[in-house]
Order: sequence, then C-alpha cells, then structure tokens
Amino acid sequence: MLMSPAAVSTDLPPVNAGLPESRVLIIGTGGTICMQEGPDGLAPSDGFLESAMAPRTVFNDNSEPSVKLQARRNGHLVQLDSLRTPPTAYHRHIRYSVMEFDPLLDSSNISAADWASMATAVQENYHLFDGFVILHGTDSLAYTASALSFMLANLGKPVILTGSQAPIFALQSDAVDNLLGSLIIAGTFVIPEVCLFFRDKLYRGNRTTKVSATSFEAFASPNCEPLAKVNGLGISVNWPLVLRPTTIAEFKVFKHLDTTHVACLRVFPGIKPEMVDAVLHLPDLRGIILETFGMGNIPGGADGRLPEVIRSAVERGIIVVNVSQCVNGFVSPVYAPGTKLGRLGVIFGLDLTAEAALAKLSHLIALPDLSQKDIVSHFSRSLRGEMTEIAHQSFSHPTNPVDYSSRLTPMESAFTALGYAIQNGEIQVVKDLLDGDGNQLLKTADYAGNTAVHLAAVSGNSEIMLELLKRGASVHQRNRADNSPLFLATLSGKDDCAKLLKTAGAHLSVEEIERGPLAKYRREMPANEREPYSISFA
Ligand code: ASN
Repeated sequence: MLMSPAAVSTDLPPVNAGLPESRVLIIGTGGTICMQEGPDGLAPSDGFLESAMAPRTVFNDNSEPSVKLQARRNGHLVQLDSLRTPPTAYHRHIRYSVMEFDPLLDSSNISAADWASMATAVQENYHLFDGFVILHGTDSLAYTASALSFMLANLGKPVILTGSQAPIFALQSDAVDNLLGSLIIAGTFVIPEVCLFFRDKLYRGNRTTKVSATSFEAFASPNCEPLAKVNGLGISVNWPLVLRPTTIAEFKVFKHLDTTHVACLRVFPGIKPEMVDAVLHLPDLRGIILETFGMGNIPGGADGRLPEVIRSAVERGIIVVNVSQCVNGFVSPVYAPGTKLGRLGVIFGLDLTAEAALAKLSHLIALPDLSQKDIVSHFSRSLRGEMTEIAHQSFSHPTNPVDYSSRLTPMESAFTALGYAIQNGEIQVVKDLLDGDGNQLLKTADYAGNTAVHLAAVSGNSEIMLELLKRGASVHQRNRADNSPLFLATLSGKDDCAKLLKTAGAHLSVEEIERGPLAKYRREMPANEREPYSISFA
C-alpha cells in the first residue's frame, strides 16, 4: 500500500452511494458488428443499444433503466438513453450511451468527412464522458485509427476503436468480447491515446494493420507492443509504453485531413518508371507513399530511370515517403544499395505502417502555412507515437533516494518521498525523484488513488504542478473517491494550480459540478441555461 503525507486530505466522499460509475460514449459508425441479414445480404442496422446491448447481462445490470445521459450532437444538447454494466473487476460500473451515424456505414465507404464527424463527436462530448468507444467496420479501421490519432491533439482520455469480424447477432462472434473489453478499458484506465482493441489486445491505433480478412485475430501491431492485454480476469496495462501529452495545452481537434492530394504506390519487380512518373504527375498531387522492398529499396534498373523519376518529383515539391512492404522492421536511408533513394530527398518513414504514413501525410499537408521543408521536418518526428524514432537515450537506473527501512517497495518509498517533496514545495527534490525513475512515478498512486497531480493540486505549488504536467502527468486521473485534481484544487482554493490544470485540458466532471461549490447556484438556474462544461470555479 502506498502512503501519502498525512496532512494532505483528498478523500472527499464519492457522489453515488455504492460503486462509482464511469461514463463512456459509444459512437456507432457501422461495420459488421452491427450488421443484420437483409434482402441484399448483410447491412448495418441501427438501435444498437436496445437490440444488441440491452438484452445481454454483461452490458446491462438492469438498474435504473431510465437514466438519461446528457450529450452533444451537432451543437445541440441531447438526452441519450443509457445502460450500465454490472460491477467490473475494478469495482466500478461503466455507464454508457450510444450515438449512431446516420446512415451507418460499411467501413469501405469511410472518408475524411466521416473522420471529421468522429473527431467532432469526441470533441463535443469530451467534457461529458470519461472515455470513448468507436464502433467501426474492420476493413478501413487501421486507416481511421491512424487518422484520428493525428486529428486529436493533446488527448487526455481514451478513444478506443473496435469492431468485429462477425455481427454481434451471429451465434459465433467476436463482437461481445471486443466491445466489452473496449468499454471496460475506456471506463477504467486513463490511456490518453487513440487505440484499437481487438481479440484481447489494446493497440496504439496508428501502429495497426489489418492482417486477416476472416480470422478473429484480425489486427496486428508489428512494430509496437500492445498497450494493454486482457488476461484471465484482469487487464494488464503496459504503462511505460502509454504516451501522455507533455505540452501544457488543451485538447484540440484538427478536423481536416486532405486525402485528395495524396497517393500510395507499391513498387514491384519490373515496375515501369513511366507508370510511376504518370502517378507523380497527377494534377495537384502533393505527396506520395512509396511502398518499397525490405529496408527501403526500389528497382534501380540498369539505366537508373526510376530513381531519376523520383528525384525530379521531389525537386518539383512533391513529398515522397518511403515505407516498407514488410510488416515488420524499418526503412533506412543508410541501407539502400544500388537505388540511392537515401540521397534523393525522400523521407524515410522508419517503421511507419502505410496506413499511418498516409494519414500523417494527409494531416500535415492539410495544416495551413506549412512549407515543404516544414512538412518534411514534421514528418521525420514521431507526432503520436506512430513510429520509433532512432533515439540516443541515456539509461538511468531507478534509484531509491529515501532509505525507508519499512516493507515498502522502492517504488512505494519513492512515491512517498515524492508526496513529501510536493507538500513541502521542494521542486528540485521532485525533479530528482522523477529523473531517477524516468517519470514512472507519475503513473503511480497512493492507497487512496491520489497521483502526484492530486497531491500537488492540494498543496498548491504551481511550479511543481507545471513540472508534473510538462513531464506528461495525467490531469484526468481520478482518485478512489472519484475526485479529479482540478476538483481538489478548486475546493482547496489553489487557484494557480486550478488555472494550470485547466490550461492543460482539465475539466470538472458532471458529478463534480453537481457537488461543487457552485452546485446550489447552478441548481437554481433554469435548466436550459445550464451549460455543463462552461462552468468554471476559478
Ligand atoms: N466490410 C466490413 C466493414 O469494414 C467488415 C467488418 O466490419 N468486419 O465495414
């Protein structure tokens, strides 16, 4: 058990008697998961909450069936029917609503406009839910996962895409497991990434690719370990791999991805340079993903015409990105024998999937005011963990700076020391402790579920708060009593910390607003004037 400095009181009672509830919004876009047999074969059907989830006890504990959840759709507040799961292994219920696309889509018809609709649904409801599950067909799922990862910047909450190979209404289907796993993870763990959950594994979305048209094991993430796995009764999260925003900025959405001025081309033995040249001369083409052999090679040919065609395209301002046809490994400018691609001004996509490369290119060319040079420089950096940068890291070993002779583990001792340093305003000690363990302490909590950010919110030292946030600490993690750091900072009058937390994207949950200092005032307001997420305590 972890210990906090005794003077820090963060243990306010939860709102609901009984187990706490998380809120998850399920955004239904279509796909096989919701398909039913019709006269022309399988087609998406609506009413997923009632027809697919309500009848199943894993999704419905039959409590309070009339609870409506407030959500936003196209700028309007709407009341959605909700259900909740029985208690999870993590001692909470997941309450959820479903918001469906109209029309529902087979994912082979998904376009950039649909990605914008998904991003908008997350943005509009960001302050009203703890996490998001997007139901999607499997065919273009890896593309959507990649696209959304670039569209959603400074994300602080889980956005989990899932689907299934067989409809949820089929006798043998992977749908229930995929949906239940996604729902529990989205409502339990603050994994602030766009993820894809399939067949017991949670992947970073922009690392995935569809590897089977029929098997339930439909997706793989060949160059990045899963972020979490369902094993037996529990879920193990690979926390060191989970990315957290380290900029102090609010959640932001880039709605426009330009898929109309990009192309993708797979080279093959004997490919004619004229064919590649024709594609590279398409009107308005701005960039191309070249799927090459092995570590990034193209046929050089005796006359070297293909490399020449590529060089001339780069000189005309076309962005050429080199990714490998191999599912595993990376392309390298160092190793491109005979083809000299490394010296033609081509971007080496390292271990990017073709899906992620296409989405990244579509994202960067849609940003206003970026020159070709800017795009190349942004492309060479990992923006959302989509590629493994060749790092020059110095490894430091975890240290145990405070010698506790108790039964605490080194991590518990270090967290306790961190708590005291936060309480005493010792910024240098905080930095040393976090440096010593590569920021792992930021993912730790004490016996009451308080993270370092909760402790800093109550002690009120904004310099320390800034340091924690810059290092990627989550502002959305709640403690056992279901309190967010912002709620505690507000309640204890630590305005500077509250302001910083808000700048970093923190907000009060609906329940926290209901029980906060302004609750009485708000209750007296006419219902139509209550704006749940514009209320601020600072
Ligand atoms: N064609 C379906 C889709 O992508 C395939 C699926 O979901 N399994 O929408």
